[in-house]
Amino acid sequence: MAANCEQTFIAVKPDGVQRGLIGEIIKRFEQKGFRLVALKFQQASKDLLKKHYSDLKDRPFYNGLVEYMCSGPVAAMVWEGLNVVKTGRVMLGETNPADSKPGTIRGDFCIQVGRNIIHGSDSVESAKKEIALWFKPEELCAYKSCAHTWVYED
Ligand code: D4T
Repeated sequence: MAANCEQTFIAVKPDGVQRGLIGEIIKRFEQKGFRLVALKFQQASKDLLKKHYSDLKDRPFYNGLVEYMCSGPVAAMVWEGLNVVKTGRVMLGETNPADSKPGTIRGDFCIQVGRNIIHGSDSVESAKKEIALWFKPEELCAYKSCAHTWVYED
């Protein structure tokens, strides 16, 4: 796969949705130059969220996290571009908004770790797993962005 076809899974969590931040978050990824390849607004099932957070199942906050994540709809997305996983995490800020710098999404829009408004894959490997969990292959759109040559050198 070409380096600029790396993909990441981004989800605006129920608090981000309720607070009207879907547009702001999409805007930041679009303005950066990343390409949206899938977008789904859905009420995620508890089963899906338990699978999504299965690595955290022994953590004390796990049950509360799953409850919060299924307390309302989420906007699930796949974004594509060069180093999008790492850069996406930088754009999100730290897991705990208190440690997130102004200019990052969590630094600008939230206060507590249990209401940190957005999820982003933490590695290329987890991105692949998460995309496969949330999307069917046919839900990902293959298209060429007309901005491509204005975003990338080649
Ligand atoms: P997500 O997966 O939501 O993007 O978060 P991170 O990748 O940044 O961080 P994580 O997996 O360690 O945590 C997942 C999720 O759990 C919530 N959380 C985390 C919490 O409620 N209390 C806590 O103490 C921690 C560490 C926030 C994010």
